[in-house]
Formats: sequence, structure tokens, C-alpha cells
Amino acid sequence: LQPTSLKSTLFDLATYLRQRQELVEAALDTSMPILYPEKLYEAMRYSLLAGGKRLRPILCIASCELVGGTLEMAMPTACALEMIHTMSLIHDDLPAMDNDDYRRGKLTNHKVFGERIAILAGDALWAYAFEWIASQTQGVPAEQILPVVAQVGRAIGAAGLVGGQVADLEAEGKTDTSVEALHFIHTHKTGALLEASVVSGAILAAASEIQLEHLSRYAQNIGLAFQIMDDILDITATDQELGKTAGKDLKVQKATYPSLWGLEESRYQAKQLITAAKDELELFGDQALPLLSLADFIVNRRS
Ligand code: GRG
Repeated sequence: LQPTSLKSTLFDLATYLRQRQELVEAALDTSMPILYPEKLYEAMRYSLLAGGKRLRPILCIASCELVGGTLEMAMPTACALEMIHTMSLIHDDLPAMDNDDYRRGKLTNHKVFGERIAILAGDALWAYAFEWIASQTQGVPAEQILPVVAQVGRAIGAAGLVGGQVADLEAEGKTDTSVEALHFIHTHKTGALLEASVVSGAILAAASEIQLEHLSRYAQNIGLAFQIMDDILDITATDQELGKTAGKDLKVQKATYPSLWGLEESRYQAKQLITAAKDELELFGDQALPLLSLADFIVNRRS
């Protein structure tokens, strides 16, 4: 018998990811036609279809399928999660926030469309995300769609992305940020939407309470590991791998996991979290291979 933490080596993740990415890409493309005012829709499409790993939609679909649901049941929510992720990147790149010129190897939204349209494209994207879940989800009873809406709403507001972003802004320039404060920032900024992705997929497939508890803990662990790896990659990956351009202005000093723990300890902690995440999936047996492999992907990725 193989321990859960070793099982994912049997799974062809590259093919799985490519196939899922193509399906998500096509669904996102049809979700966003260009209407009037064209400039707004073009700005929304520009960032929504700018590539990216599509990790949140893929987690949502994998979790839905794990609990016995279908890809079709999960796809509207999967697309909505990517719309929200995209809007958070557009707003994060704004001059008032991180002031970035490049994202996913392309000019940032405000560099192409101007700040005012970038803000509004972000606003329209997250409103559309909720409309999309409510109007497009089929084959799922309304009483399962409602908690998904609540889960996603919670993940993006003060108890999630926005709360994490504010805590992050408040930590800027400080030299005494604690590990607890850094955890707060990242469990909210990054972890909350990853958790909502996994949990919402499972809710759509009518997961039991016990399944939801395990999947939540799986997602919390991969969420933190994901951020630790992000911090590590910021130091070790090339600008090309990160989709940035070389020679950017020096950023405001921020605490990171490697700055608090060092690189080696950060890698160790990320691996520990991935092992813990995979252990949470024991009860699902081999059905969990996609989520087990996705956990490994988080620590092995190059961008
Ligand atoms: C949600 C209403 C609302 C506002 C946004 C700006 C903001 C508030 C929050 C910032 C959130 C943020 C940018 C978190 C970082 C998340 C993160 C680790 C992004 C990188 O994710 P990947 O690696 O990116 O999945 P790709 O490009 O692959 O999609």
C-alpha cells in the first residue's frame, strides 16, 4: 500500500493540466463577448484571457469531480473564480497598490487602458462573476448554489482578499513583521480564494460535512505552501519565468517567508504543508489523484 503523500507520482499531471486549461480557456472566452461600451469589455477580456495557470478553476473542477460531480456542474463557478482572481490582479497592479507594469508577460491592464478603465474593468469582472454563477450553473439544486455564492463572497471581501491586501499594505516598510502577521496576510490574500475554489467545487457536488472539512484543510495547507513558493520563486526564478521585465524600480520593502525563515527553511515548510495537505485526502482513496498531484505541482512549479 502506498502512503497518500507518494501516490500522485502515478498521475500524468501535465496532460491533465493542459486539457483542463484548454477547457477553462474556451469557457472563459465564450463567457465574455465584446458589447457596448467596447473599451470596458476589451479591458475585461484583455486580462481574463491573458494566460495564467488557471489553478483556481482547475481546483474547483477537480474537487467537484472528486465528490462525484461533473465538469459541467463546476464550470460556471470555475470561470467566476478566475474572473475574481483576474480582477484582484488588475487592482493589485494599479499605481495605488503594487504599481506593476507587467503581468503574465504582458503590459498590465492600466498600462494599456488607463487607470480609470482598469479600476472599472476589475469592478465589472467581480460583479459578473456572481452573475455568472447564478445564471449559468445547471444541474445543481439552488440550495447548493447559495452556499457557493456565500463562500466565494466571503473569500473576496474583508474576511478574504481585501482584508489580506489591507493587512499587507499596513505591513509595508515595517521591519518587525511577525510570522503570524505574514500568515494572516497570505491566508487572506492568497489562501481564501484557493480554499473557496476547492470548497465550492465540492459543495456543488453535494459533499458531506466531513468531506468539506478535509477539503478545506487540504486547501488551507496548499494555500500557504503556494504563497511560500511564490516568495521563494520571487528570489530564485528568472524575470522571464515570472512574466516580469528585468530592471523594474525597487519595490517597497515587504516581509516574505524567505526573509523571515531563510530559503532552506521556507522550502522545508512548504513541503511539510504539502504533505499535510495530501494526508487530508486519505479518505478519498485513488479518486484524489488529481488533487494530490496538484498539491505537488504547487511546490514544484517554476512560475
Ligand atoms: C477582490 C474586491 C477585490 C479586490 C482586490 C488587490 C486586492 C483586492 C487583493 C490582492 C490579491 C492578490 C493579488 C493576491 C496575490 C495572489 C497570487 C499569489 C497571485 C498569483 O497567482 P497565480 O500564480 O497567477 O495563480 P496566474 O498568473 O498563474 O493566474
